Amino acid sequence: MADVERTLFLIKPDAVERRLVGEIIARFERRGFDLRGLKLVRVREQQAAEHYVEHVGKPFYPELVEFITSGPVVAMVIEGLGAVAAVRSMMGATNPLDSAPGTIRGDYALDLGRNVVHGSDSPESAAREIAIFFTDAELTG
Ligand code: IDP
Ligand code: MG
Repeated sequence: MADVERTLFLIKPDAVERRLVGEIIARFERRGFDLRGLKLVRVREQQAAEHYVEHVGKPFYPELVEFITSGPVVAMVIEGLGAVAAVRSMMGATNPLDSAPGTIRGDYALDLGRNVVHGSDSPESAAREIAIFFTDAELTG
């Protein structure tokens, strides 16, 4: 049996602008996950740098930070059995051209740099990333 896990999930500025927030959150609720944190935020440059620290120095890094700070983002903590891997599989592959239909990226995106959502890639990343976006007092549960 999988463990109950928490993962950090972001609905990126492109999806907020396209009014996809409700549809995306509904998928996780229907699947049976619980929301433990939820807010609309404008990501600050410093937060973006912490969040994407593994990508510092890559050619696409400046564009990545510029994009995630370009408009409001919905930040969520999703909790449930095997949440880290299950949320990643519901997101689809990083490049939307490789994302299976039925996944979030496979249904809503084409552009690698505008791929609609972020989800933590391991329980360790989840703990680190949740702390960038939420205080303990903001997480219910
Ligand atoms: P992930 O979001 O699926 O975890 P990561 O490899 O962690 O993918 O990359 C973070 C984000 O950086 C991706 O979601 C994507 O928007 C962007 N990205 C990744 N690789 C490239 C690239 O080669 N060119 C442009 N953008 C990229
Ligand atoms: Mg990643």
